[in-house]
Amino acid sequence: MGKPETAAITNPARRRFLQASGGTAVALSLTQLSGVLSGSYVKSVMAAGKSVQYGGTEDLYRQIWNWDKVSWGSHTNACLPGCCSFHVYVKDGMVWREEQAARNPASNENYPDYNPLGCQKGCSFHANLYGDHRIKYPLRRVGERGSAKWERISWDDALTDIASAIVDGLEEMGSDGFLLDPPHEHAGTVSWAGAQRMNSVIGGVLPDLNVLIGDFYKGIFDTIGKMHTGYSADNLFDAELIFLTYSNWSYTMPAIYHFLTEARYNGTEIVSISPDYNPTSITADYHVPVNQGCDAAFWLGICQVIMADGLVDEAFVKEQTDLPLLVRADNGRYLRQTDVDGGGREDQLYLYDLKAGAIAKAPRATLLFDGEPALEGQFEVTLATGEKVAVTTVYALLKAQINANHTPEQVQQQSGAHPSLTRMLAKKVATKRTCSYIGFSSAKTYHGDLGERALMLAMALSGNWGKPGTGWNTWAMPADHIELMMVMEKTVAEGGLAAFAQMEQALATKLRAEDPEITEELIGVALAKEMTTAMGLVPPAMFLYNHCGYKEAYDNKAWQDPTLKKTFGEYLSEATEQGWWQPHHLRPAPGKHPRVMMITSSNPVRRNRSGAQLLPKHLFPKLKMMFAIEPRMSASALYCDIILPAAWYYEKMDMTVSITANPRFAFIEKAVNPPGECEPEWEIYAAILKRVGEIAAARGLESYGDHFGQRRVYGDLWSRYTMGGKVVTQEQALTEMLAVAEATSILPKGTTLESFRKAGMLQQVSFGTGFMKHLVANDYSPDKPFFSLAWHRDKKITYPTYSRRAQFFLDHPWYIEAGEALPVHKEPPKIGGDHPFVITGGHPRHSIHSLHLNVPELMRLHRAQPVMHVNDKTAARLGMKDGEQVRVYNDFSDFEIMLRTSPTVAPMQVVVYFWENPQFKEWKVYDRLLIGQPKPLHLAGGYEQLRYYLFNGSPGPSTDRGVRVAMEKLPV
Ligand code: MD1
Repeated sequence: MGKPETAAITNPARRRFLQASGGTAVALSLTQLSGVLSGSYVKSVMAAGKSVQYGGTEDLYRQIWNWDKVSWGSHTNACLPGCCSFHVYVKDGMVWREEQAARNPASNENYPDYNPLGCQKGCSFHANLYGDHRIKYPLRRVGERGSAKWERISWDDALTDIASAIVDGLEEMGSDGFLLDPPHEHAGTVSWAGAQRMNSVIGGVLPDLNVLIGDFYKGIFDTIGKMHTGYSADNLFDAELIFLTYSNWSYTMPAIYHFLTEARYNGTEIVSISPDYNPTSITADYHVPVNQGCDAAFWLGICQVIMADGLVDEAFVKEQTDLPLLVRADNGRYLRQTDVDGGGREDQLYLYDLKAGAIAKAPRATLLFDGEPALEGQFEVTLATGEKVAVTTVYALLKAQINANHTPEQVQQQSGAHPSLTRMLAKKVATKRTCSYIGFSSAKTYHGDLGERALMLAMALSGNWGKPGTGWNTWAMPADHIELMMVMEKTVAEGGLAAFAQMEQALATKLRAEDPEITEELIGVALAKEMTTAMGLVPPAMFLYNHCGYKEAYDNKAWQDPTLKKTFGEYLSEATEQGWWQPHHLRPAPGKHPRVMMITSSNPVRRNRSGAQLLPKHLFPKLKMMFAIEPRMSASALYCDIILPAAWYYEKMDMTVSITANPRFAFIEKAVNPPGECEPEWEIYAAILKRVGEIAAARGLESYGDHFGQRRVYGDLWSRYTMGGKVVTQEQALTEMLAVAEATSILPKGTTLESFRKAGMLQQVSFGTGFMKHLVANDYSPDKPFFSLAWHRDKKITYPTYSRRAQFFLDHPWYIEAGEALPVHKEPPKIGGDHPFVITGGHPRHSIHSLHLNVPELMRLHRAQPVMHVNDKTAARLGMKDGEQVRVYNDFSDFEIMLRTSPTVAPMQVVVYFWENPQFKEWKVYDRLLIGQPKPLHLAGGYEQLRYYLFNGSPGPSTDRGVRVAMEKLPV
């Protein structure tokens, strides 16, 4: 460790900025500054212009190990599993190198440890800090939007321009005039909370991040009423059979891939399901080569064999699922109390009790039932009207449907999986502890929900959840400390949490009065819905449809499932008339426009499918001001009116977000000063709000109207954001966040900023006191692997679904009409037109999202330019060669790209991993033709689990896997 840094305040721009944000002298004295790096200094060092004197290569080598100091670091760039703790080596005020701190113990001596944890992206991150792409000063556009002509301006001018536009927007449109493009956690936990806090305080509109990016697993949500489940990586060590589907761990999970390998020492077998023989399939025991988007058929074939061979875990399905519930033969819907008693609850459903020889109410408060439910059979029931109707079970219906349509031989036609493979794997699923990893591509597939429902049916029939070595992942994270920081009015010390708890208690009392059998989890759902509305969150597909030019594509019936007879717009109108979607879900109302858009920690022009084509044409002209808070020039920042320079990792204090695979939190120190006039985002948001108050006051404006008809006082915005001026700086925000984490039992008692800094890494203590613990439904213990849903299995707690069970029969009228009441296989629609190839994608090996695409060390490992992987024989058939440029097109758009041929790609498939817009000719990024067509069925509501709250529910506008394309050779 090297010499300590002095705390002199030498940067007048920083001093002025802190005054603007309302930061205090205390914050200044805590700032570690050792000189501001100029671009030219960095360049000369990188170009070796300032190299140390050395006499030989040995001396140069020794200099590499000579540091001024070593700090804790990590990266919050929304990767999985994340939370890798790094040592960051600093010399002369620059980060020169980083390496994994390797401080990740095993849960106990029976499991592998997580070390070293950290991938090539993390190990080369520092290259991002220094380069021409770095934004160092506030910039104002001087040319047309997107023309890349800028002038450097002061923070003062930038804040005034932005705040004036915000005030104009709020005056013109009320709070709907402010739009926050949904930030991801790239900018850090503190910023993530801060941006959404800022939006909550303003009352602006925030399209839902998780649904927008295509990370919402609709099929899982439909089945168990929740999506956030997961397991720690070492749970794989307890599995005997692991399915990797829609995923490519060797690219996307390099840091924990070793758990798969280690599990194989136990005799565990790995199955990779993928249309291509992908880089992960290569090391699997079995590869299931499914047709793209047809996984449901494969899983239904598995279910057929399990049922036909009598391998069903009957005790599990009778207790945990809706399979024994009764369905009327006459109308094809559940038998309900309203049918039997002529009144009572519509969602009180029935079983047939073999012990009593009569129908019995399926308990709603518990999964325990002291009779013996029938799984199959035909029964007669007398309704309140005196009419007699035949009823049967969901299981019987399912079995008949699956036997008729999904024998392994039929499945071969539907999905491509050979019958012998289906039969062999079905027997393994039924007899082994089976764990699945459903990659995020499932959530990005039009009928991915059907695949998820069918997979879960196979897991239900074999009893494969809620016990060690089982389950499936999505993602779950202890998040009380982040979410509460978005909405708390006061600090923890001032009773901020108590006020929130009181609100929660009042809601629980009201809901219990309405339904004495309501579970704590369902109360959590109701609270989440209220928070979601208060935070201004809106389902993204409707926002894109109404405001961003997606109407034409979404309403194109040729690009929809043909069983859905109406257009997206028609379904939306009907759903709105039914009251399933309220005005607060559809903000801003059609015809009303957002006026100011803030982009922070997101890149909508790259991230939104076809965003590069539609946003500049349809959304941006409506905006009087769009500004980005960015550490580097991104495709979206290039369109902005103003760019504010953000401090990046290692330049600000922060902590990571823990996702279940690695249940730890890493501390991020401020190892170096940011270059130029970069500032941490929390403070930037504060500065903007302070200036909004000042400008409104100068104009004599007191308040504006929010979406809910309330007046919001301009002069209160900064004070509300900073909790009365107590949480202004990044350090204060992190300190407060830790106080929430400690109070909600996410972090150990006694955790402070200092203790965290000393430890560098902290193990999660629990999933907190809030909603997340119900979602994962298991006790977390640091010395054991974690898996979800045990509370349902062990404590018999019901699921947050309409039937209160894991539900495979959705008797919603729209689902019945679409033929999707039970899990089925459907052919994917030809989105993009009738073209011969399906395009798939995935996250790349050498970058996390768009962040590392221009890191020189990593570019040396690939072609450093966009490529599309194509089957070698297909290419030869078309007269195309590896390395040639091709034009890829469909009915919506086109792009040009280099071909990379490989026998591992399926003949009908082409694969493009992530690339960013400026890497393409004329910035015609590949995303342009992906559209992201949402499935209109997912507009259905009015049925417990068909609902929307933060990160969950509503149609996904990112279903890009399987879009149809064609390609042609370009003239050389
Ligand atoms: P996002 O990342 O957040 O805009 O997009 C998220 C996305 O990558 C994700 S999570 C998914 S699942 C999705 N996947 C996906 C796919 O599989 N295929 C296709 N075709 N599209 C897909 N799209 C989404 P991106 O593009 O990396 O941009 C993040 C921006 O954040 C900036 N940034 C920071 N900003 C601030 N203020 N502070 C920071 O510390 C910071 N770090 C990064 C970054 O520069 C970039 O512009």
